[in-house]
Amino acid sequence: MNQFIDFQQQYLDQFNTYLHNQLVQRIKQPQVQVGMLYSLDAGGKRIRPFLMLATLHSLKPSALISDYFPIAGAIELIHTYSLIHDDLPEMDNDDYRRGQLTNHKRFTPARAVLAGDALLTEAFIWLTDNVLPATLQSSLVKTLAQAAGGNGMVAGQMIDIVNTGRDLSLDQIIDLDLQKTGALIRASVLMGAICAQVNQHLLTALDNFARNFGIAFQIYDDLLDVTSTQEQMGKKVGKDQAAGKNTYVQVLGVHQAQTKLKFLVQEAQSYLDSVDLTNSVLADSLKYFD
Ligand code: GRG
Repeated sequence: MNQFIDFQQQYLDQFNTYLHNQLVQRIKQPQVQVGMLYSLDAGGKRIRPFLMLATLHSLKPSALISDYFPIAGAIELIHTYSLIHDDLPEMDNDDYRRGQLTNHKRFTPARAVLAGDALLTEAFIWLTDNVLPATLQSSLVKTLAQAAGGNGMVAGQMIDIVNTGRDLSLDQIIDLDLQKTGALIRASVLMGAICAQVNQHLLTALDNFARNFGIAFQIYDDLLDVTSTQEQMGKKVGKDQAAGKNTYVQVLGVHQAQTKLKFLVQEAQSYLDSVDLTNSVLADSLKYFD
């Protein structure tokens, strides 16, 4: 049994329909709308929005989940923008994403840049156009903007790009990933906690949980990169490693990376234990790494 998966299954279709309908209603320019929908409707695991909703639900079971779709949706809009821009020829130059051609391959790089820009901007409209009180909204805007911007995800992406082809230490890779991948994951959990209006003690424990989750997520992705391609490439080098990216597997090797992953998951669980969330929906999100 996995309560996180059950929770996600319960709301996933409704959430996806919400995302689609909101963009159709709000974005009037046809090519902008098509570009945004192309990447948003392509699916993805929706881990971040459901981390936000699961955090809220675990802390405040009485909350009406659909009232918080704009908040979870804003996180997914930012994530989707980051993937579109990350895939561009000037960045990772990827051809496929979410089981289909990348946005710039389907359209053009210029159109992909604009679709990403529109997703990023739209996120902040959703955070401020919903049923929540204005004080909550402004706190959510600040948390998401800090996570996504020049001291968060963008900083991580910059560090990643300027260091491609150079060897970083384990600590430097952790710092990079805390920003590139971790910042938005951390914001997702914090935004759920902000919506539940929890005290500082709980917020700190959840923050520590989320930091561990973020690094674990990246290590898991690095491990998948190796294990999913080693058969077809006939050697233990995946796409990211082959591209000169700094990965955990490169620095630690597969076995130690797996050990580090296990440790991070246990530590994440212990932060939840410390605030009586041991058997919560949120705790079951850690089963993603099993
Ligand atoms: C362009 C400013 C800017 C930032 C890009 C997040 C990011 C920063 C780049 C993604 C690079 C990457 C593929 C990292 C590996 C871990 C990761 C974030 C994977 C993609 O997220 P998933 O697995 O994707 O949640 P889905 O499609 O399931 O939503």
